[in-house]
Amino acid sequence: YEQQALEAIQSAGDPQRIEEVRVEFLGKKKGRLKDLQSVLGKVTPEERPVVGRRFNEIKNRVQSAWEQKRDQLAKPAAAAEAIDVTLPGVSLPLGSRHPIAQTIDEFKEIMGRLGFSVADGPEIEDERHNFEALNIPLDHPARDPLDNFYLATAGRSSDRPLLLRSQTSTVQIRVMEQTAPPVRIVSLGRVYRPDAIDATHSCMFHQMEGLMVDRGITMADLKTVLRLFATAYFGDDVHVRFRPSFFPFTEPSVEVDMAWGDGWLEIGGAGMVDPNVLKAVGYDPEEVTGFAFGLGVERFAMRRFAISDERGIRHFYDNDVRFLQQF
Ligand code: FA5
Repeated sequence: YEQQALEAIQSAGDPQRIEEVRVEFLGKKKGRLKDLQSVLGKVTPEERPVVGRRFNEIKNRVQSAWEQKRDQLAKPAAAAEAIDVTLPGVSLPLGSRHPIAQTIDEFKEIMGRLGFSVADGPEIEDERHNFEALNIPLDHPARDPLDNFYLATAGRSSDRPLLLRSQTSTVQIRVMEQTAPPVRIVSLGRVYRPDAIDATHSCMFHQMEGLMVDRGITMADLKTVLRLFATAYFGDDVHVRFRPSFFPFTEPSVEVDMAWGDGWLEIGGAGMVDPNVLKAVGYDPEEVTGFAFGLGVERFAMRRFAISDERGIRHFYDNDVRFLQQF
């Protein structure tokens, strides 16, 4: 009896079959257990306690095997019932584009409307593109190892030092080396400087380089393009001013500020491409002239998003989702 009962229980595959097995093997009124019990009545009174105990043991084993199987078969159905399709779904957290990436996209779009195409250059540069061709001589303080991130050049020939570019002006050189004038490009990307970090300075930040070279380009074109750009990005309420300045690769040079609260915030440097730079890339300074500018992307984004607390630019790189979620 026991072996047959256990086999029947094990092979039962659904709740209906397991119920049939119960009726057959464990039924109270008739069935195989009842038959077995009737044998009990035939044994001698001395044998009865022993046979009775054995009967109960068998019955309990079959009973618990049956219960176990029943629970097992009932589970999938219970799980199916537990899915309440009327409950609101669990939404997956959605990311968003970083505010600086958004700013870069918008800069490209505005400059595209002004006829500038996008060029790219590497973040790891050699001294020719970061300095030499930009008219920055070997003894110039801008090359100081303390002001740049030079790369350890173990295993490389040390006569070609590499560094993380300190300005996107490197791309001016790369573009002019590869294309004949006229040129009208912007290049947006990361630059690196071991500057002291404060509300407006980071040791990694982004610049937008602009370069336009053609016959008869003047300072008036530079000022027009920069004003059109600032106005397109901020709307009409932006005040831009130009201050005389110096860069080795432009002559004359200006620094560009925009009104910010009660004062001015420096947003970039610019100027007319120095004839030495044009010569370094094989252009003829008698034939073409050009302007170039380099703007700090974070400075624009800070004003646009009204980030004026003391953490300032550092908000962009803290990676605090409470900040990033706002964009
Ligand atoms: C330059 O980097 C020149 N290459 C710009 C240029 C290009 C001049 C073409 C002439 C022709 P400067 O070091 O001033 O210039 O940096 C340009 C802008 O980058 C600054 O006005 C500022 O807006 C931003 N900037 C500079 N240093 C940092 C910094 N540590 N953190 C954030 N922004 C910075």
